[in-house]
Amino acid sequence: MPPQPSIPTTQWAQVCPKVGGPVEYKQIPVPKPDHDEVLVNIKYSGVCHTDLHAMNGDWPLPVKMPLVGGHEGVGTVVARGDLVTHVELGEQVGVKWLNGSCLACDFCEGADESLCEKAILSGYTVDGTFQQYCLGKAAHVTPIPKGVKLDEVAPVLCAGITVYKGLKESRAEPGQVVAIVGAGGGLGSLAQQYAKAMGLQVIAIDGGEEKGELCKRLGAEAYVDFTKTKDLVADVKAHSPDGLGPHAVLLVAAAELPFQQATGYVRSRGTIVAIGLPAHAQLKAPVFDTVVRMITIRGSYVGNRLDGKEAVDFFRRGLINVPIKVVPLSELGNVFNLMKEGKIAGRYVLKMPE
Ligand code: 8ID
Ligand code: ZN
Ligand code: ZN
Repeated sequence: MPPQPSIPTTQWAQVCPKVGGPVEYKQIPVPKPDHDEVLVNIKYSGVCHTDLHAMNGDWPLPVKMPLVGGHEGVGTVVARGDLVTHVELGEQVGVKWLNGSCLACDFCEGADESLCEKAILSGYTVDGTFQQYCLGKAAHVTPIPKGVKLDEVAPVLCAGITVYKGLKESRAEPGQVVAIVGAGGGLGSLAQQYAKAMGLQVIAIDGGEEKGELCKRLGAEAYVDFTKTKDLVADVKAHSPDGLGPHAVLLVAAAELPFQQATGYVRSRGTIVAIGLPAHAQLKAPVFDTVVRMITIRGSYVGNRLDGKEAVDFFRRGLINVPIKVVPLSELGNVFNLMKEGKIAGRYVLKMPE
């Protein structure tokens, strides 16, 4: 085992003091791992739109306050509880949204641990990765292989896992067409990459030229700009090779409207996968079309531990190009402002202070 660096008693963190924010960059104590936990010296953390929902408290799920947000963290294990056996000091791991679960309920036993009623959530019900030292349940941290770029792999820990799982849930098969709605954002830009790696054709839907260029660069077959199109449904269908519409739709936008539009353009027998979690939103679909066109609508929520490992392995194999902008941890407030305005193409990643 390599010599272990000493662990300080205080550290830099971004703390949200109350619902609504703003976040405060300050020093807080370094936590100590419980019996089944590891302490991870975080090097990079992605900023997910979920972190903004957490600060705003806009979901019907109680959020811890004060809160250290963040759930796309990667770093090195520097301490572990006495019950931890399979994670070594010095190992590289990722801390994801699902920080821990009971491991004993039907959902946990069936590898559906995100549905566990006792699940704890990084950067939401427990402190997350916007700090230099973060706790994670040893059973749930994701191994990060040596040699991968830590800043680029960070967004895989939420965005990557979630879209990879969502694509599997869509049941789309190689060669088929998937529409990705919110394609220029954090989840969407990765969804395009995973879709391509899984042999799918991509119709990207988002707004503005910067996001359009990003989508083309990431290999989308077509880009539909929702801010410019006069008839979104017709445009999306026209971009599917036979005009019958995409076989699957991945809804990763943080807005309600696209959730109402998707039944209009999805192919008959197609599947709509709801992943984005816009505040106070309803999913509405015409009963008639859903029935006579045999449309499936399903939700998809992060992924299990194996989905996490597989998503990281796609990245390790060079199949996923993660479009990141790296800024210091102190910049989180500005990242949230850009995110609120929908101005982020790809993902911002925070670099922890040395
Ligand atoms: O497990 C899950 N289901 C899960 C996991 C992680 C994140 C769900 N999420 C949720 C987040 O909480 C958030 O609600 O997915 C949503 C998207 O997260 P993100 O990718 O981190 O957000 P972003 O980077 O801000 O990207 C959102 C994109 O949606 C576009 C925006 O332009 C942006 O690029 N968008 C919007 I807002 N309205 C749109 C519209 N009408 C739209 N794109 C197309 N059409
Ligand atoms: Zn997330
Ligand atoms: Zn459980």
